[in-house]
Amino acid sequence: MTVLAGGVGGARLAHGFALALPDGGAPADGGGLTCVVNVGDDTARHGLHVSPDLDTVMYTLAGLNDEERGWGLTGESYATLAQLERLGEDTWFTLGDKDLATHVVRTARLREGVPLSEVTAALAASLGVHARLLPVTDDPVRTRVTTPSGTLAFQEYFVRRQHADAVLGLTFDGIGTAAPAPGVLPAVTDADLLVVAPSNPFLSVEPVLGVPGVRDAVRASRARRVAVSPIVGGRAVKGPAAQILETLGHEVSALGVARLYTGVVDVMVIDEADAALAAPIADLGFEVVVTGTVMGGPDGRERLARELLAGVGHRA
Ligand code: FO1
Repeated sequence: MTVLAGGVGGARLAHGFALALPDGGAPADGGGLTCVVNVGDDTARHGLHVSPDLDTVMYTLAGLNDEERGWGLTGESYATLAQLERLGEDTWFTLGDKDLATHVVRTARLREGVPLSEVTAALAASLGVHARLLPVTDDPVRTRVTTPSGTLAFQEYFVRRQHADAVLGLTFDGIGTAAPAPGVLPAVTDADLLVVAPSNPFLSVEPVLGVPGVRDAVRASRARRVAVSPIVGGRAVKGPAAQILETLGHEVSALGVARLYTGVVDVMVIDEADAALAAPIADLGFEVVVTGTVMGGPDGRERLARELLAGVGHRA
């Protein structure tokens, strides 16, 4: 099975599948878990290549993430960042000492010419991740956010300015000429279950679907195609999804999300708090599953994953 994922929401659901599947979702005959992850948030900091969404999924699957923040490693220290600040570097993007090791290794391998997908596989294996972790592309795709104050690089918008600016538009530099990373298209077309994680539809899912070939592969997939709404009770579980839906002229609800996923998935999974939206979402042509979607800790993640697997007859 395959999950299309951004950062924290994608990581939590992927973790649920890793807990529910045999051997942590390790590739098996016709089975296992593949996570296809957004790279539009990737950024260069202090000369290092940082892949926040890949790392959030990787650390969460490895059981090493900072659960409270949702990103970064647990038990971090910040001595390097403090020293970088002393040396005059901008340190608004918080990089812990252990996290920096990931970026040092990634950057070194990339400079040797190793593609991001291979670097990611090696990093994930070193950290004990059994599932397959794939950047959607090995090519550079960079999200840029148009705001009333101008166009911002993604992490400028998200971290430095705390996603406080109204989002008037988004562009994904490089996406038109990006190629899906090896393994991405088969993971989409050959899966029995394809899940669009409760990630931000604009910031996280669109730069995955927008890589040439990926949306068509989703359309052609033989999988049961499912999306989990990141909007619950008219609010985003995490991050700026609600504000962005609003400023881009969409209804801030699971129904608004469903409209975005028309023709992409067959099944919308919405929270019990939104049960009243089941009928209008079904009217759009979706099968609707109403369940608890706010995952919280590992138990909630695994429960939701098992419910989704049961829909394709997995006895996970
Ligand atoms: N998010 C923040 O809100 N503040 C940070 O300083 C920050 C640092 C950071 C470092 C490494 C990493 O992998 C992620 C980090 N994030 C931080 C999260 C990241 O900016 C966002 O979660 C994603 O890009 C949005 O999906």
